[in-house]
Amino acid sequence: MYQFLSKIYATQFLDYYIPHRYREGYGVSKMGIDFAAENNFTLIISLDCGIKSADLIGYAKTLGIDFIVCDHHLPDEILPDAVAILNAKQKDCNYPYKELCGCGVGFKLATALANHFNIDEEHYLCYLDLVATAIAADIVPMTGENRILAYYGLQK
Ligand SMILES: [Mn+2]
Repeated sequence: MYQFLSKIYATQFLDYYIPHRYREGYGVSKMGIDFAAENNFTLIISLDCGIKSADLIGYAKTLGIDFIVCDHHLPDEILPDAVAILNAKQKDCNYPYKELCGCGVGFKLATALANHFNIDEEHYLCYLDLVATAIAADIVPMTGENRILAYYGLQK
């Protein structure tokens, strides 16, 4: 996502943060939010997590940081106060395919951004191999869109 977003935004305004699974646990981490705040970031895009992080996303908001959540985990009753939530498993979501992996949701965001900013499809299709890897690693059903993405990802 970082490399893709660098097609749209100058890299001095972009960074990525991968929480350390053992030191910070799964998902959105307070250390990651604090890192963003200390470095004057105002938007975090979470991938494969965030839908269950209402408290942390609320904390980020107090620091002036917005969230876009890209997730595929089952939402709780209380949704995080994010500027956007991309998760087909939301009750009122009419997106027809419900089984994308977290990376697949992020790929959809990249696709939409590319369309919006008139970026050639080669700049996101080049990551289909990673999407295919994520479909296998995230243990989602090999059906529908996952099957199509994996098919083209494996060709790549
Ligand atoms: Mn996942």
